[in-house]
Amino acid sequence: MKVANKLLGIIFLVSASAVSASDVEIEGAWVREAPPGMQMLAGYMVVENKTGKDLVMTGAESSAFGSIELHHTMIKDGMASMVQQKSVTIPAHGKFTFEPKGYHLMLMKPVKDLHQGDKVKITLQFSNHKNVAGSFPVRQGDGSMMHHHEMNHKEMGEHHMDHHN
Ligand SMILES: [Cu+2]
Repeated sequence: MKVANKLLGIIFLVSASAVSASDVEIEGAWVREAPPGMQMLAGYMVVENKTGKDLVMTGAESSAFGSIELHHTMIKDGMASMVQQKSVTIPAHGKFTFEPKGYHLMLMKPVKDLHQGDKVKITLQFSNHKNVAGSFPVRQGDGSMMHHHEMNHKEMGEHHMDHHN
C-alpha cells in the first residue's frame, strides 16, 4: 500500500474533555508500587495506534502526580541511566511499548503514597492527536527486575523510628 507522506505541520488539537478514543488504545498499563515517600515512580503500558498516521506522544499528565516525563533507560557498560525524551513516536497501525528497563513514564511527586490495588488515571498527550486517558493499576514489580529507578538515590541518612511502648 502506498503511503502518501504529506507534511501537514504539527496541528495542536486543543481537545475538550473527551477522552474516549478507540483509535488509540492503552493496554497492560500499570504503575510500579514504590516505598512510601518515594518521589519517583514508573508507569508502563503498550500504546496501540490504530490510525493510519504516526502519532507523536509528547507527554502525559495526571492529577495524582506533580509532573510526568517520558524516559528511556539506557544500559551502557553495565550502568543504567535514564534519558528524558521530548517525544516518542507510535507508528501507524503499530504499537509502542513502555516497559521495565526500557521506555517508561516517570511519575514524579505523587500527591499521596500509592499502594497495590490503587488506580491512577493518566492522560497521554500527543502533538497530532487528542489526549488519551488510561487507568493505571498500582502493583508490585517483579522482584528480579533491576531497580534502576533507585540508582540515583544515595543513602538517605539514618531513619529513626521512635516507638512508644
Ligand atoms: Cu525514569
